[in-house]
Amino acid sequence: MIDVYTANTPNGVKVPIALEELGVPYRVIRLNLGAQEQKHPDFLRINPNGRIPAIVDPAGPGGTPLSVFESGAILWYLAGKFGGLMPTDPVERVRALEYTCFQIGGIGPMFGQAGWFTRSAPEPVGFAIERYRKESNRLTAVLEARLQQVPWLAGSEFSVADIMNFGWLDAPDYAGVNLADYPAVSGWRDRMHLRQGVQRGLSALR
Ligand SMILES: N[C@@H](CCC(=O)N[C@@H](CS)C(=O)NCC(=O)O)C(=O)O
Repeated sequence: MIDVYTANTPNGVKVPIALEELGVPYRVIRLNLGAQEQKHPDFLRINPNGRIPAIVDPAGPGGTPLSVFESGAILWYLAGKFGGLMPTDPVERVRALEYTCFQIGGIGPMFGQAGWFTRSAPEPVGFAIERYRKESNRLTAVLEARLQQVPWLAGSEFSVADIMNFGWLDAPDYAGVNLADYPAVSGWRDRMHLRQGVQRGLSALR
């Protein structure tokens, strides 16, 4: 049974969805981010970066417990261990890695900053809001171009890349992104919601 330290956030939904899609049993340990539980010394031993999600696999390599942090690393670890969510075609595997890294380095930080400057900054900083919203929209347009060509981000197969990008694209308002402007992304989000693994993963955090 994999222990999943998480919360109901765009990054937090990724691991329950991946485990549901893989059919792997897991236990959710919900952290209260408002109460700063992610900075508690016990949790910092699991994730020194003090953020969710993180996992502990009691049966890691060599049969010893293994903790993993960073959602991309977690999903790649789970996909490798349980054999799924990774395209069989070698080119699509590279695309899955590309769009996973694209989320980690682009969508995640830009959507996060756009939302923070819009809703949480102690004083309004117009140019920061504009910069991060513009960049969030530019990145969404990159996904739009990809998804006009193929049904899933890796190509023909559903993969870790779709799960990685879904969390933020399922909360686009936070970053000032209107999915009505991105019909292919909107259709992909609808297809994601039709998957039972996605539905069960989201329900596990409600
Ligand atoms: N790059 C990290 C981002 C994790 C992240 O930013 N998590 C947020 C929740 S969506 C968090 O823990 N925020 C609380 C904090 O920063 O203290 C990942 O993909 O795992």
